Amino acid sequence: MTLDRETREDLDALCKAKKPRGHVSLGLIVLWSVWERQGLPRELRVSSPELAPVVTLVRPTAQQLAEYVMRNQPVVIKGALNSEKFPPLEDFANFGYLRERCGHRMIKVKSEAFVDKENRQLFVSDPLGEMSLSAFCGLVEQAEHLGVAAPVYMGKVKLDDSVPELVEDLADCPAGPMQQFAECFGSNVKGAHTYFGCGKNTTAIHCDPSENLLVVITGTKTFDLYPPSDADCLYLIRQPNYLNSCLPPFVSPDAMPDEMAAKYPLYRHARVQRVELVAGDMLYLPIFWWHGVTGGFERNMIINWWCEMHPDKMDKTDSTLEGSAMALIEAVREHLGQTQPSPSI
Ligand SMILES: O=C(O)CCC(=O)C(=O)O
Repeated sequence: MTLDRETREDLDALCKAKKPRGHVSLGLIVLWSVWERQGLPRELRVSSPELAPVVTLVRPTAQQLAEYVMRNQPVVIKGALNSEKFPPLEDFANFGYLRERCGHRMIKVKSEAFVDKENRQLFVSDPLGEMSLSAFCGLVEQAEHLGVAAPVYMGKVKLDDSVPELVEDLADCPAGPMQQFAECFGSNVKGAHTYFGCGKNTTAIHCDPSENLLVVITGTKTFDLYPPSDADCLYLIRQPNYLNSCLPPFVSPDAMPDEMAAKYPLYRHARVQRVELVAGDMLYLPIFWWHGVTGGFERNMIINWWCEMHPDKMDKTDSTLEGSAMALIEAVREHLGQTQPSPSI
């Protein structure tokens, strides 16, 4: 695409501000515009030499967690939950309880998966299949019994839509994750979601336009985390918002196979941090942090709450100003004769 002089100048100004480490794709500019629209704090939009390390806090107060939330820094929270004050830790891991409480409910499952070289099942689509929760538990038990991976993953399932009984249970807890830490965030308009499966159920590298507080109910989870500004090394895909990477998850940037290194040379600059979580651990996964996720071979379940940013965290600068990615995207659209408004998130 050839840009007119003015748009070209806007692009140059933007690249000067953002300092990308290589080729700038349209997807990257669209993502920058999404950051602006969501109010990601300005200082986080540019790659900085200091990488915010993942920290571990033991039984923090909400005020202590808030310090890291405001800096968009990931936090593993340990020791903050017990099954007396957060009964789902025991109840949701118990298939007898699930069957009795809401086994008849129909739930959505992901079923399209590739198996990678490490025998991980990489689920690639949104949940499209449907079955009862009891039938799903049966498949997990059967897979465990046979020592194989279950062919389905109850991934990214909104609890309010399918198992309201579990939402009631979460709301009734005296000291669950949200009772303790909701004040660090804006509203939780999306409700609670679960990712529940077994057999190294894996989710490809992506980021979410929301703050995320999650808890491991049972089993183990491994997260590979990359800061938002690593977007320029992650080869973004998927309109309209380019929140997905096309790279295979769990490959260390300094140990890429030759073919991958030749195809995706910028990935070697990515700054990955690995986080291993066990039952009872929580993770504060900041907005726009990239993550690839895999579960253990045994059954594993997380519950997550995607929240808006706390109003005090948001950058309130007018992002329609000249020189911003949003303004540039509008200019490119105009140049191409397209008039549709920016995509919603
Ligand atoms: O557990 C998974 O498979 C994915 C979790 C995830 O992407 C999230 O919590 O945002």
